[in-house]
Amino acid sequence: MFLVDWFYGVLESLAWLWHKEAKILFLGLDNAGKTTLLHMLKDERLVQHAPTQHPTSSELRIGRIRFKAFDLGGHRMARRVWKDYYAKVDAVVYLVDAADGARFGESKTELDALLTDDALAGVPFLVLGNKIDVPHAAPERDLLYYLGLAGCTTGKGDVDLAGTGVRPLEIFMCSVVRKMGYGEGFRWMAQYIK
Ligand SMILES: Nc1nc2c(ncn2[C@@H]2O[C@H](COP(=O)(O)OP(=O)(O)OP(=O)(O)O)[C@@H](O)[C@H]2O)c(=O)[nH]1
Ligand SMILES: [Mg+2]
Repeated sequence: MFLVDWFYGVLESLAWLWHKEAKILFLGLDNAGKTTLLHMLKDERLVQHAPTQHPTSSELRIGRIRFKAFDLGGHRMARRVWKDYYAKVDAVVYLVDAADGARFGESKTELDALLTDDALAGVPFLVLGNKIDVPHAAPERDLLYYLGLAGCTTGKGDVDLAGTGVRPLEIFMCSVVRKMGYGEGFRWMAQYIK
């Protein structure tokens, strides 16, 4: 019996080691906070970054998931290369500056394009409404409306969508600079990464 337990223990550890590294894209308009978030996740440091000119990737670990995050710049020219990264993506983290109402329309256009792209069909989407530390930031309900996501989200708890063909999609409000909100989002996302 002891040997059997031991054997399964070893198997489990090996499975953990072999667990594939998830590929996650950080997308969203320029100035949404992608690079700030990535660095906060990576080394808990708040750093002021210049707008991202070239895609970068970082190895991260959140809970049980090891993942490789691709930070693709969000300005108009940079968006052209987003599609080069769609292959074998496990999840998309889409950041929106909740304090920049003037750009909700533009953000919705980009999000719609991603959600309807066949290359990303079925891929879980975590939408982060960032910068809620800013007093005039839109609340979740308004952001859902402006992004056209009202009634499209799949539930924040443990919702088993296996076999339903429904793409996991949720919104979480956060403030990267205050280190709040995004953790819940990543925990939600983790359940949909095989
Ligand atoms: N108030 C506030 N500002 C934030 C927050 N997160 C990021 N910022 C600021 O927003 C600005 C843009 O952040 P970046 O992380 O460079 O944005 P980005 O999405 O990587 O932008 P691109 O590289 O141009 O695509 C910076 O000045 C950040 O300090 C937040 O939670 N609250
Ligand atoms: Mg950036």
